[in-house]
Amino acid sequence: MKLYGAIASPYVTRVVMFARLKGIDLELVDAPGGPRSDDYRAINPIAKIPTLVVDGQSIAESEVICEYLEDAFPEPAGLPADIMDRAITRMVSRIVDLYVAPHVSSMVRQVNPEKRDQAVVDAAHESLKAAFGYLEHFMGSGPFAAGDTPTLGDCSAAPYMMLTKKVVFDNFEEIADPTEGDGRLATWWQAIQGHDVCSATVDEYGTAVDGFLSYLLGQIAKRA
Ligand SMILES: N[C@@H](CCC(=O)N[C@@H](CS)C(=O)NCC(=O)O)C(=O)O
Repeated sequence: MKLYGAIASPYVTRVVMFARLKGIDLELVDAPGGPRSDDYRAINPIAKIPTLVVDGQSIAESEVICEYLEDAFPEPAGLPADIMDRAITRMVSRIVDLYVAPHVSSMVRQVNPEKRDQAVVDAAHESLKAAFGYLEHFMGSGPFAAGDTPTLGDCSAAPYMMLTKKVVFDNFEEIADPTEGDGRLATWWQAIQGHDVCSATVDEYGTAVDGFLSYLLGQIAKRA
């Protein structure tokens, strides 16, 4: 099984963390010519990473890839046994994709204070506060997203929280980091930090994000 992508993507990191937790060895390879190349589009016409290739068949979308890995390798489980906890961990993952991710993306272009559009920042701030509220509301008693071991929702949320720290909390001091308070996201983040596979994977991702952000900010400055 080949996973196309790079650890600098939170979606690739989701799959990598999920696979590592399950002890699945995935071969991680760069998208040939980059995600938008014709060669890669032949593998995945959506032109986004990750793609898992199994026996010549492509599976797109990080969430679907994780669910495939769970079906293909049920033990150790990457989803909780309890069906309500399964719904909770999937909800956490979905909330990250639908209500956190778009607003972190919109903030990347606002990092440079000289190029900042305050209306975009204010809108993203409100949306992110709401999204963190959704996560706190729906997460189970924990300490992980749904129970006392990391599952799918943790693999989705942890890389995104690291990205949000580096893009948003480190650059916009008016936006509070919910992992530093005493709420549910704080106990959740402590659990992630205290878990060897989760913390090592999230740290690896954080280092990749540092490189990606300095490249991206350089590109934005050049274009300005
Ligand atoms: N919904 C997709 C999102 C994947 C995605 O957005 N990947 C980005 C990297 S973080 C990508 O491949 N972008 C390609 C490009 O911008 O050229 C998933 O969960 O796999």
